[in-house]
Amino acid sequence: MARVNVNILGISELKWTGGSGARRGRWGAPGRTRRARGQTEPLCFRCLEQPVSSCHCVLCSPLPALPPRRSPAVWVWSCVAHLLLTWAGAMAQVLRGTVTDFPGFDERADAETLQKAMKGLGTDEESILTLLTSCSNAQRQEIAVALKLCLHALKGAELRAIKQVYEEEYGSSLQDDVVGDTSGCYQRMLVVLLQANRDPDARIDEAQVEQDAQALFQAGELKWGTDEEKFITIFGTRSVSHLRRVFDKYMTISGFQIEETIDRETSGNLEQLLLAVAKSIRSIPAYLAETFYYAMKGAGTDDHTLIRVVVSRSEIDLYNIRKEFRKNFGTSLLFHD
Ligand SMILES: [Ca+2]
Repeated sequence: MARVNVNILGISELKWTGGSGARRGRWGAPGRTRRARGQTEPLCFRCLEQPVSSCHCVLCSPLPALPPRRSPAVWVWSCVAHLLLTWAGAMAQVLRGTVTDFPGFDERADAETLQKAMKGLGTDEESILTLLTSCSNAQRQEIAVALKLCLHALKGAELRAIKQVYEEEYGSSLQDDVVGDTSGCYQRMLVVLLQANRDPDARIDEAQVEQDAQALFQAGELKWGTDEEKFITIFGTRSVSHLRRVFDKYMTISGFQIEETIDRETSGNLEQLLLAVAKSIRSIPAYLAETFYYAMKGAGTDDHTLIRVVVSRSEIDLYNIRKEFRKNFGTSLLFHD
């Protein structure tokens, strides 16, 4: 099924056609634009039906040729006027809403197309453009939500795979072993994380954000002692983008960063775990850059941590981790010792 092909920036692809001399040549219609599938010639930007060569509207007409014995400035200005008209035509088309909902729209299938296109190092630009230019804004929003759901499902599947391999390798369940080796609130937080019950990254509910930020404030700074359960529930089950908003909201409500509160209100292993969760919610590369820093800081090196992070992230985000490291610690990870 052919999709609508809209290229507002098509005007930047005008190419010189015609002879070698400025007088004989002319600026022609776009020589190569992104094409709808199966389409051999670009379509008129305005009607989206006529091929450019057989359309006579202002958008498809060639730029004026340089008139003989006239100043080149006149030609330049007429070209500018032509481009402005072209741009106005394209904008009018957008304002009229030429890109309408694509019939038979399936946001899940489209999100999968996008995810496949963006997978790995290279990006399949062509399929992303084809998809995005053929969707209305509302559909793009739906694709974004579906894409987040896909990624969430992938992360859940990853944790399930780790648990399965652990069981095959060591003959006992990971969760049982964690429970056997830990206790108290630290144990409960680990179990909540292992159950991977984090909400998917869907649309953020601002009322819920406010409620969670207030609940954290009440459970920590405003309370004599600390209600750790509240922290465990919110940190362990809310979606990542929701928690980022909660942290911002918490700062405006309480005047403290959430990390400061965790530092004051909790201690020991639970404190370390909550801090790790909070930092990785803010930014995983920044958190891992910090992990590197502390693994190498001072005398000696925590080789186990270094090896684990390098090996597990080398194909995922090691480049971003290096960037964060340079940003936060003012030195390159490659030459740090
Ligand atoms: Ca308190």
